[in-house]
Amino acid sequence: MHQSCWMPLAQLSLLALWTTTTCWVQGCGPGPGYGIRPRPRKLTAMHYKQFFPNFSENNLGASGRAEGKITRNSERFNELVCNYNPDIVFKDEENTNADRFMTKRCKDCLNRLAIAVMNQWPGVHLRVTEAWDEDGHHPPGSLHYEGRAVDITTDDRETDKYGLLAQLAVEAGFDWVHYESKYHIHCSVKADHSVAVEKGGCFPGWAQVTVAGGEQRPLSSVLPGDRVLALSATGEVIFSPVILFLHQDAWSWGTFISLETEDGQRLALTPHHLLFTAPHRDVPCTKYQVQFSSRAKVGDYVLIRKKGGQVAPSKIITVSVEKSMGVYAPLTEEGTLFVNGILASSYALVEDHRLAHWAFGPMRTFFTFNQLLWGETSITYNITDKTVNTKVLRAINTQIHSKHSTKSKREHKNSYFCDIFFYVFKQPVCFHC
Ligand SMILES: [Ca+2]
Repeated sequence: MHQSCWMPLAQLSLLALWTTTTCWVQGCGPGPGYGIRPRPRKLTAMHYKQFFPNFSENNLGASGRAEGKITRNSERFNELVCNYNPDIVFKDEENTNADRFMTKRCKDCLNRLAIAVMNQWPGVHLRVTEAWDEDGHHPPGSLHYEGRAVDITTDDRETDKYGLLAQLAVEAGFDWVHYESKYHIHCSVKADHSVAVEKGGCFPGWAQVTVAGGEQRPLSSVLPGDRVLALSATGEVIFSPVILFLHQDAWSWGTFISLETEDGQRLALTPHHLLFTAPHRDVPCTKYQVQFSSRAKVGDYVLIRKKGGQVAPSKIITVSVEKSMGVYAPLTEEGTLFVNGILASSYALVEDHRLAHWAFGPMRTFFTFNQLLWGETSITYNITDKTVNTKVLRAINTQIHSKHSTKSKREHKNSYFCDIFFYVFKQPVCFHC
């Protein structure tokens, strides 16, 4: 159907859908399915001296290498921004405002964390003791010299909060978090221009999926509408249509966590992509945890599809980091897919598969409408913005921590639905704002 014809119809459908969705949202809140109340989010405090991801700070899978000191006189000083967030306490014992200078990515993560801290401990604020260092107080190569690292505490300085503070920092999007000292948490980020920053959750172009009929096909040649092997919410292996690609770029290089299993499968996916894992072989497949791929470690189990078609656990025998060309993030109707025989989620960035699946509900419903009304098997418009996954899920991440921000809950929900529709339709499909 010609785009000029269906776009107004689509917007009308979406308007109707929005009205209904708002009712669902108001009545039920986020959950795995409409009308189902979600489990409370479980936060596990990090241990003293623990760091996440479990690589060194300068590894590609964490914050990446240092790029050299930034001084007030250097050109790169313009890359730093000043953080005046009134919800954050800046120690500023230097009296130079250096504790407020940081990269944009660092500032974004810190601001999300500030909301999470107020949400977790009402009346308590995030406190920054060190950010950009212009005085040479850190070892050579420290990311503090580039405004890419912060040392944080809570403003009540209750050290028994710091394990949970570290975990909140992970969820706020810092690329490396270290429970470095009993008196502070160290967090750092990738360089703003780093390719990996721009990526959401993706697989490399060489990764293969099984399409209907049994053929193995690289993701680079899969099209929206193709049906790929996935696992349903009830644990059945099915073919699920690819609704669209949340990210698709054949020429970008990405940093991937690469896992190999005892059965010979090899999966590569970006560090903040979600993967189903379990610590033991005897965990039923419906009880697998969904977590960032960068949490996977040797000895964990993933779910694989065996030749006979059944789903089985397989132990991870190696974990490494690699660079690869091509980044692809297919969104299936089920929200899952087997990639190179290993079960993964379609989602990334928010460590909650069910919440992410719920958030993309309107898109799935639109896909179903499209099928019913026009018989179209995919959403066929062009997405010129290649980072839908990143932007929408970052918006959701903000929602999770937004209880204490100035916007009402309804305004936040409205705004991120608008985000989803805008990034997909490239038109201001806004219902309120
Ligand atoms: Ca300081």
